[in-house]
Amino acid sequence: MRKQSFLAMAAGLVIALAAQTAHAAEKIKIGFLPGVVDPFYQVMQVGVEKAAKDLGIELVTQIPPTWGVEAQTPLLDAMVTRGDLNYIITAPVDKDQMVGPLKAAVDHGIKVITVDTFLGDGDYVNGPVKFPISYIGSDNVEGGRIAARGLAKAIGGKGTVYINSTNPNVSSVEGRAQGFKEVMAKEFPTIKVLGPDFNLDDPNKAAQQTAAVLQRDPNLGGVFGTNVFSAQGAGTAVVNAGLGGHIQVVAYDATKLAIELMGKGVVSLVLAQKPFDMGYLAVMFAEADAAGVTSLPRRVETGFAIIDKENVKDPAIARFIYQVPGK
Ligand code: T6T
Repeated sequence: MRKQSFLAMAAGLVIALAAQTAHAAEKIKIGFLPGVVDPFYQVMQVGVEKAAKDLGIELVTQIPPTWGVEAQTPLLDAMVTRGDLNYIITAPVDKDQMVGPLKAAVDHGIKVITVDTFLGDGDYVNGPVKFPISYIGSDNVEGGRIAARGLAKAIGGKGTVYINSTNPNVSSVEGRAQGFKEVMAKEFPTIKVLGPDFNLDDPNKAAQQTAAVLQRDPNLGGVFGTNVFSAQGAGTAVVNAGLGGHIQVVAYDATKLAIELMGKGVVSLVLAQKPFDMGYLAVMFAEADAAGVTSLPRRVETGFAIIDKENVKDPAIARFIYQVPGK
Protein backbone atom coordinates (compact mmCIF):
# COMPACT_ATOMS: atom_id res chain seq x y z
CA MET A 1 0.00 0.00 0.00
CA ARG A 2 2.74 2.34 1.09
CA LYS A 3 4.85 1.25 -1.89
CA GLN A 4 1.92 1.81 -4.24
CA SER A 5 1.28 5.33 -3.02
CA PHE A 6 5.00 6.13 -3.25
CA LEU A 7 5.04 4.95 -6.88
CA ALA A 8 1.93 6.96 -7.65
CA MET A 9 3.54 10.02 -6.08
CA ALA A 10 6.76 9.52 -8.02
CA ALA A 11 4.86 9.08 -11.28
CA GLY A 12 2.90 12.23 -10.54
CA LEU A 13 6.10 14.13 -9.92
CA VAL A 14 7.65 12.92 -13.18
CA ILE A 15 4.54 13.99 -15.12
CA ALA A 16 4.56 17.38 -13.39
CA LEU A 17 8.25 17.89 -14.15
CA ALA A 18 7.78 16.82 -17.79
CA ALA A 19 4.90 19.25 -18.12
CA GLN A 20 7.02 21.96 -16.54
CA THR A 21 9.89 21.27 -18.95
CA ALA A 22 7.59 21.38 -21.96
CA HIS A 23 6.12 24.62 -20.66
CA ALA A 24 9.57 26.12 -20.03
CA ALA A 25 10.61 25.26 -23.59
CA GLU A 26 7.61 27.20 -24.93
CA LYS A 27 8.03 30.20 -22.66
CA ILE A 28 8.19 33.47 -24.52
CA LYS A 29 10.09 36.64 -23.70
CA ILE A 30 8.55 40.02 -24.51
CA GLY A 31 10.05 43.45 -25.14
CA PHE A 32 7.91 46.44 -24.16
CA LEU A 33 8.77 49.72 -25.90
CA PRO A 34 6.24 52.52 -25.32
CA GLY A 35 6.35 56.05 -26.79
CA VAL A 36 7.78 58.14 -23.96
CA VAL A 37 7.72 58.64 -20.18
CA ASP A 38 4.25 59.93 -19.32
CA PRO A 39 1.32 58.93 -17.07
CA PHE A 40 -0.51 57.21 -19.93
CA TYR A 41 2.36 54.85 -20.73
CA GLN A 42 3.18 54.40 -17.04
CA VAL A 43 -0.31 52.97 -16.53
CA MET A 44 0.12 50.86 -19.66
CA GLN A 45 3.36 49.51 -18.18
CA VAL A 46 1.45 48.46 -15.05
CA GLY A 47 -0.92 46.49 -17.29
CA VAL A 48 1.95 44.87 -19.20
CA GLU A 49 3.75 43.93 -15.97
CA LYS A 50 0.61 42.55 -14.34
CA ALA A 51 -0.14 40.32 -17.34
CA ALA A 52 3.48 39.17 -17.55
CA LYS A 53 3.38 38.28 -13.85
CA ASP A 54 0.02 36.52 -14.14
CA LEU A 55 1.26 34.45 -17.09
CA GLY A 56 4.83 33.93 -15.84
CA ILE A 57 6.38 35.72 -18.83
CA GLU A 58 9.75 37.44 -18.78
CA LEU A 59 9.69 41.08 -19.80
CA VAL A 60 12.30 43.58 -21.01
CA THR A 61 11.17 47.22 -20.88
CA GLN A 62 12.83 50.20 -22.57
CA ILE A 63 11.26 53.67 -22.41
CA PRO A 64 12.37 56.50 -24.71
CA PRO A 65 13.09 59.69 -22.70
CA THR A 66 11.62 61.94 -25.40
CA TRP A 67 9.08 61.51 -28.18
CA GLY A 68 10.51 60.77 -31.61
CA VAL A 69 11.96 58.32 -34.10
CA GLU A 70 15.52 59.30 -33.06
CA ALA A 71 14.80 58.24 -29.47
CA GLN A 72 12.72 55.11 -30.15
CA THR A 73 14.70 53.50 -32.98
CA PRO A 74 18.00 52.83 -31.13
CA LEU A 75 16.10 51.24 -28.23
CA LEU A 76 14.23 49.05 -30.70
CA ASP A 77 17.44 48.10 -32.51
CA ALA A 78 19.03 47.13 -29.17
CA MET A 79 16.01 44.92 -28.38
CA VAL A 80 16.46 43.16 -31.72
CA THR A 81 20.22 42.78 -31.28
CA ARG A 82 19.98 41.08 -27.89
CA GLY A 83 18.47 38.12 -29.74
CA ASP A 84 16.35 36.62 -26.96
CA LEU A 85 12.98 38.31 -27.53
CA ASN A 86 10.06 36.57 -29.25
CA TYR A 87 7.60 39.50 -29.23
CA ILE A 88 7.81 43.28 -29.09
CA ILE A 89 4.86 45.28 -27.80
CA THR A 90 5.30 48.86 -28.93
CA ALA A 91 3.63 52.22 -29.61
CA PRO A 92 5.29 53.39 -32.83
CA VAL A 93 6.02 57.12 -32.56
CA ASP A 94 5.60 57.68 -36.31
CA LYS A 95 3.20 55.71 -38.50
CA ASP A 96 5.57 55.67 -41.50
CA GLN A 97 9.10 56.09 -40.19
CA MET A 98 8.85 53.22 -37.68
CA VAL A 99 7.74 50.74 -40.38
CA GLY A 100 11.34 50.00 -41.50
CA PRO A 101 12.85 49.46 -38.02
CA LEU A 102 9.90 47.28 -36.94
CA LYS A 103 10.00 45.28 -40.17
CA ALA A 104 13.68 44.64 -39.41
CA ALA A 105 12.60 43.19 -36.04
CA VAL A 106 10.14 40.88 -37.83
CA ASP A 107 12.91 39.80 -40.23
CA HIS A 108 14.89 38.76 -37.14
CA GLY A 109 12.03 36.47 -36.07
CA ILE A 110 10.38 38.81 -33.56
CA LYS A 111 6.62 39.29 -33.76
CA VAL A 112 5.19 42.78 -33.27
CA ILE A 113 2.03 43.96 -31.54
CA THR A 114 1.26 47.69 -31.65
CA VAL A 115 -0.52 49.38 -28.77
CA ASP A 116 -1.94 52.93 -28.64
CA THR A 117 -0.51 53.94 -32.03
CA PHE A 118 -0.46 52.00 -35.29
CA LEU A 119 1.64 51.74 -38.43
CA GLY A 120 0.41 52.72 -41.91
CA ASP A 121 -3.33 53.24 -41.83
CA GLY A 122 -3.86 50.77 -38.98
CA ASP A 123 -5.66 48.27 -41.20
CA TYR A 124 -3.35 45.27 -40.85
CA VAL A 125 -5.63 43.12 -43.06
CA ASN A 126 -6.00 45.29 -46.17
CA GLY A 127 -3.77 48.31 -45.55
CA PRO A 128 -0.18 48.99 -46.65
CA VAL A 129 1.36 47.51 -43.46
CA LYS A 130 0.29 43.99 -42.56
CA PHE A 131 3.05 42.47 -40.44
CA PRO A 132 1.92 43.40 -36.89
CA ILE A 133 -0.23 40.79 -35.17
CA SER A 134 -2.68 43.41 -33.98
CA TYR A 135 -3.37 47.05 -33.07
CA ILE A 136 -4.76 47.34 -29.56
CA GLY A 137 -5.79 50.88 -28.63
CA SER A 138 -8.36 53.66 -28.79
CA ASP A 139 -10.50 54.61 -31.76
CA ASN A 140 -8.86 58.02 -31.82
CA VAL A 141 -10.93 59.46 -34.68
CA GLU A 142 -14.03 58.72 -32.62
CA GLY A 143 -12.31 60.23 -29.56
CA GLY A 144 -11.76 63.43 -31.55
CA ARG A 145 -15.44 63.50 -32.50
CA ILE A 146 -16.46 63.13 -28.86
CA ALA A 147 -14.06 65.96 -27.91
CA ALA A 148 -15.54 68.24 -30.59
CA ARG A 149 -19.12 67.70 -29.46
CA GLY A 150 -18.09 68.27 -25.83
CA LEU A 151 -16.23 71.47 -26.60
CA ALA A 152 -18.97 72.81 -28.90
CA LYS A 153 -21.50 72.27 -26.12
CA ALA A 154 -19.25 73.89 -23.51
CA ILE A 155 -18.87 77.08 -25.59
CA GLY A 156 -22.55 77.33 -26.55
CA GLY A 157 -22.14 76.18 -30.16
CA LYS A 158 -20.36 79.29 -31.49
CA GLY A 159 -17.02 81.08 -31.56
CA THR A 160 -13.46 79.93 -32.23
CA VAL A 161 -11.66 76.84 -30.96
CA TYR A 162 -8.01 75.86 -31.14
CA ILE A 163 -6.29 72.45 -31.36
CA ASN A 164 -2.96 71.97 -29.62
CA SER A 165 -1.26 68.70 -30.50
CA THR A 166 2.13 66.96 -30.31
CA ASN A 167 3.69 65.88 -33.62
CA PRO A 168 2.55 65.24 -37.17
CA ASN A 169 2.38 61.65 -38.45
CA VAL A 170 1.49 60.06 -35.10
CA SER A 171 -1.61 57.92 -35.66
CA SER A 172 -3.19 58.65 -32.26
CA VAL A 173 -3.09 62.45 -32.12
CA GLU A 174 -3.54 62.76 -35.87
CA GLY A 175 -6.77 60.74 -35.63
CA ARG A 176 -7.99 62.90 -32.74
CA ALA A 177 -7.49 66.14 -34.69
CA GLN A 178 -9.12 64.58 -37.76
CA GLY A 179 -12.25 63.45 -35.88
CA PHE A 180 -12.46 66.82 -34.11
CA LYS A 181 -12.28 68.82 -37.35
CA GLU A 182 -14.72 66.50 -39.10
CA VAL A 183 -17.44 67.05 -36.47
CA MET A 184 -16.84 70.81 -36.29
CA ALA A 185 -17.18 71.10 -40.09
CA LYS A 186 -20.29 68.91 -40.33
CA GLU A 187 -22.20 69.64 -37.15
CA PHE A 188 -20.98 73.10 -36.07
CA PRO A 189 -20.04 74.90 -39.30
CA THR A 190 -20.11 78.34 -37.63
CA ILE A 191 -17.37 77.38 -35.17
CA LYS A 192 -13.96 78.38 -36.51
CA VAL A 193 -11.16 75.86 -35.87
CA LEU A 194 -7.54 77.02 -35.47
CA GLY A 195 -4.50 74.74 -35.47
CA PRO A 196 -3.24 72.23 -34.78
CA ASP A 197 0.02 73.66 -33.49
CA PHE A 198 2.62 71.00 -32.72
CA ASN A 199 4.28 71.18 -29.30
CA LEU A 200 6.57 68.14 -29.81
CA ASP A 201 5.15 66.64 -26.60
CA ASP A 202 6.52 69.51 -24.51
CA PRO A 203 4.00 71.02 -22.04
CA ASN A 204 5.92 74.33 -21.84
CA LYS A 205 5.77 74.73 -25.59
CA ALA A 206 2.06 73.82 -25.51
CA ALA A 207 1.49 76.54 -22.89
CA GLN A 208 3.40 79.14 -24.93
CA GLN A 209 1.54 78.26 -28.12
CA THR A 210 -1.84 78.42 -26.38
CA ALA A 211 -0.93 81.72 -24.68
CA ALA A 212 -0.06 83.20 -28.09
CA VAL A 213 -3.44 82.18 -29.53
CA LEU A 214 -5.23 83.54 -26.46
CA GLN A 215 -3.55 86.91 -27.04
CA ARG A 216 -4.15 86.94 -30.79
CA ASP A 217 -7.77 85.84 -30.95
CA PRO A 218 -10.36 87.58 -28.79
CA ASN A 219 -13.07 85.20 -30.02
CA LEU A 220 -11.32 82.12 -28.71
CA GLY A 221 -13.77 80.11 -26.61
CA GLY A 222 -12.15 76.70 -26.30
CA VAL A 223 -9.04 74.57 -26.65
CA PHE A 224 -8.71 70.87 -27.48
CA GLY A 225 -5.51 69.42 -25.99
CA THR A 226 -4.99 66.14 -27.87
CA ASN A 227 -2.90 64.37 -25.22
CA VAL A 228 -1.47 64.65 -21.70
CA PHE A 229 1.07 67.40 -22.39
CA SER A 230 -1.05 69.34 -24.89
CA ALA A 231 -3.95 69.52 -22.44
CA GLN A 232 -1.60 70.32 -19.56
CA GLY A 233 -0.04 73.21 -21.50
CA ALA A 234 -3.44 74.48 -22.66
CA GLY A 235 -4.80 74.40 -19.10
CA THR A 236 -1.72 76.19 -17.73
CA ALA A 237 -1.99 78.97 -20.33
CA VAL A 238 -5.69 79.50 -19.59
CA VAL A 239 -5.07 79.63 -15.82
CA ASN A 240 -2.06 81.98 -16.23
CA ALA A 241 -4.14 84.33 -18.38
CA GLY A 242 -6.80 84.40 -15.66
CA LEU A 243 -9.33 83.01 -18.14
CA GLY A 244 -10.38 79.88 -16.24
CA GLY A 245 -14.11 79.38 -16.80
CA HIS A 246 -14.13 81.75 -19.80
CA ILE A 247 -12.08 79.55 -22.10
CA GLN A 248 -13.05 75.89 -21.99
CA VAL A 249 -10.49 73.11 -22.36
CA VAL A 250 -11.24 69.55 -23.46
CA ALA A 251 -8.47 67.21 -22.34
CA TYR A 252 -7.55 63.90 -23.93
CA ASP A 253 -6.09 61.65 -21.19
CA ALA A 254 -7.29 61.40 -17.62
CA THR A 255 -4.37 62.67 -15.57
CA LYS A 256 -4.86 63.87 -12.02
CA LEU A 257 -4.02 67.39 -13.21
CA ALA A 258 -6.75 67.31 -15.87
CA ILE A 259 -9.26 66.20 -13.23
CA GLU A 260 -8.07 68.94 -10.83
CA LEU A 261 -8.49 71.53 -13.59
CA MET A 262 -11.99 70.20 -14.18
CA GLY A 263 -12.74 70.86 -10.52
CA LYS A 264 -11.63 74.48 -11.04
CA GLY A 265 -13.87 74.93 -14.10
CA VAL A 266 -10.94 75.18 -16.56
CA VAL A 267 -11.43 71.75 -18.16
CA SER A 268 -14.98 70.80 -19.17
CA LEU A 269 -14.44 67.25 -20.43
CA VAL A 270 -11.76 64.59 -20.00
CA LEU A 271 -11.40 61.54 -22.22
CA ALA A 272 -9.87 58.63 -20.35
CA GLN A 273 -8.29 55.95 -22.50
CA LYS A 274 -7.66 52.42 -21.20
CA PRO A 275 -3.86 52.08 -21.16
CA PHE A 276 -3.89 49.31 -18.53
CA ASP A 277 -6.14 47.19 -20.74
CA MET A 278 -4.04 47.92 -23.84
CA GLY A 279 -0.92 46.64 -22.06
CA TYR A 280 -2.59 43.65 -20.41
CA LEU A 281 -4.30 42.50 -23.60
CA ALA A 282 -1.15 42.86 -25.68
CA VAL A 283 0.74 40.43 -23.42
CA MET A 284 -2.20 38.01 -23.54
CA PHE A 285 -2.16 38.27 -27.34
CA ALA A 286 1.53 37.38 -27.44
CA GLU A 287 0.95 34.38 -25.17
CA ALA A 288 -2.05 33.25 -27.23
CA ASP A 289 -0.17 33.67 -30.51
CA ALA A 290 2.73 31.63 -29.14
CA ALA A 291 0.28 28.90 -28.16
CA GLY A 292 -0.92 28.74 -31.77
CA VAL A 293 -4.18 30.69 -31.50
CA THR A 294 -5.08 31.70 -35.06
CA SER A 295 -8.15 33.87 -34.56
CA LEU A 296 -6.68 36.91 -32.79
CA PRO A 297 -8.39 40.09 -34.04
CA ARG A 298 -6.09 42.40 -35.99
CA ARG A 299 -7.60 45.45 -34.29
CA VAL A 300 -9.03 45.81 -30.80
CA GLU A 301 -10.61 49.07 -29.67
CA THR A 302 -10.41 49.46 -25.92
CA GLY A 303 -12.98 52.26 -25.52
CA PHE A 304 -13.13 55.37 -23.36
CA ALA A 305 -14.51 56.69 -20.11
CA ILE A 306 -15.83 60.19 -20.74
CA ILE A 307 -15.47 62.19 -17.57
CA ASP A 308 -17.28 65.39 -16.65
CA LYS A 309 -18.21 67.22 -13.44
CA GLU A 310 -21.37 65.15 -13.05
CA ASN A 311 -19.81 61.68 -13.15
CA VAL A 312 -16.26 62.25 -11.88
CA LYS A 313 -17.09 60.96 -8.39
CA ASP A 314 -18.79 57.81 -9.70
CA PRO A 315 -16.41 54.93 -8.85
CA ALA A 316 -17.32 53.14 -12.10
CA ILE A 317 -15.92 56.16 -13.98
CA ALA A 318 -13.25 57.40 -11.56
CA ARG A 319 -11.40 54.05 -11.77
CA PHE A 320 -10.23 55.08 -15.25
CA ILE A 321 -8.35 58.16 -13.99
CA TYR A 322 -4.67 57.34 -14.57
CA GLN A 323 -3.15 56.04 -11.31
CA VAL A 324 0.61 56.26 -11.67
CA PRO A 325 2.43 53.99 -9.19
CA GLY A 326 3.98 55.96 -6.33
CA LYS A 327 2.14 59.18 -7.22
O1 T6T B 1 -2.32 60.35 -25.41
C1 T6T B 1 -1.34 59.40 -25.09
C2 T6T B 1 -1.15 58.49 -26.25
O2 T6T B 1 -2.40 57.94 -26.61
C3 T6T B 1 -0.55 59.25 -27.43
O3 T6T B 1 -0.29 58.37 -28.48
C4 T6T B 1 0.69 59.99 -27.04
O4 T6T B 1 0.44 60.79 -25.91
C5 T6T B 1 -0.03 60.09 -24.77
O5 T6T B 1 0.94 59.16 -24.41
C6 T6T B 1 -0.24 61.05 -23.61
O6 T6T B 1 0.87 61.81 -23.31
